[in-house]
Amino acid sequence: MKVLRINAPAILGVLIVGIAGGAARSEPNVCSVSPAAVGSGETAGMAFVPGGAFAMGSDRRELEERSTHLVRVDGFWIDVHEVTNAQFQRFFDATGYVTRAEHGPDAAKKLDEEVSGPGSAVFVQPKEGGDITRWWRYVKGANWRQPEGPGSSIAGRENHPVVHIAYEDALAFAKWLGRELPTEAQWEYAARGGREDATEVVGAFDADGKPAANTWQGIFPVFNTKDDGYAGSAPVGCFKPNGFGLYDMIGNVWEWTSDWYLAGHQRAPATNPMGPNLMQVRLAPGATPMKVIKGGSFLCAGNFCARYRASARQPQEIDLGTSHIGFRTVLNRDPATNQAPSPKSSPFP
Ligand SMILES: [Ca+2]
Ligand SMILES: [Ca+2]
Repeated sequence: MKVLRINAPAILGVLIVGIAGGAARSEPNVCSVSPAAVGSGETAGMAFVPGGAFAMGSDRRELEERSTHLVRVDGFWIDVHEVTNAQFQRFFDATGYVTRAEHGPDAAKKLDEEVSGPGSAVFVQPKEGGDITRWWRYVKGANWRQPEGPGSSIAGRENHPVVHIAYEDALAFAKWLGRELPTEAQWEYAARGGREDATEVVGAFDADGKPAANTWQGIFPVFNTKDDGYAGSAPVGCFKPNGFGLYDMIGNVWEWTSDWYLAGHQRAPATNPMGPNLMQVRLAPGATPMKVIKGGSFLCAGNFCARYRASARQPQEIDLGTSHIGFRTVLNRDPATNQAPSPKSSPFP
């Protein structure tokens, strides 16, 4: 196990966000219905989110969430759960797909020797705080099937969200099913669950202040009270679904979106926005471009991260998954007609 030492942009994306960790074997492997049991056919495991309009972003939270602006999205199907280890195993069994963490970083990328081989970033809880490199480690051999590195496995964690998934891996899985990854607008709209006030709702806790999602209670990174029952990831569907019937949009693992990351939003109203194009993302020489990830993870605490809200967002290097980033897929057409679903009336009159 080597101390994670990567370039500044990588540290920004990975270290702020946090990382891996697994659940103890004594924790349940199934909470809600199995993802495979939800529906059938092309929309198996998915729920339909009716089209509508909403106020995307927030003017009252983090700078990168500004500015609030009106967005309309057409209806779409989205996975009820985060994609699980069992689902990714089926993808591997059918295709033999090898993930970025198993390949290792792009050979053209200049990296320290410690992060040059196949592996991924793993969160290791330190005894005391200090520099963020004390709790993020680049573990050679860490990948989706051995999340903490050699010697670990996903046995008993079949219904936990798959992690150590780079953007290209998530996209490959989605394409295998004839689907796509959600845009940030789709994800944020879905995460609000039809609630107009969701920008300001701290989605990780209920009205009584009790955990309503898998985050970190206590003081990150040294003290985790586990009031929600989980130190690491939880099986999908252990917490109440939102108004669209979607589980774990907030917390458990961060989720990839297809939007390139720029701090802040455009003010202009938009319909089905897809984020900035890559030319608009000003990259430092040699830097890896970053996509938007959403929802926060089991490492988000009130004193660190705290981005367990629908409008919150983080940048993430596209070639680095880490142990607390997963994804879910969308279907942008009606499987019966093969056409885009008709927009329904806005839930916000
Ligand atoms: Ca937790
Ligand atoms: Ca999540």
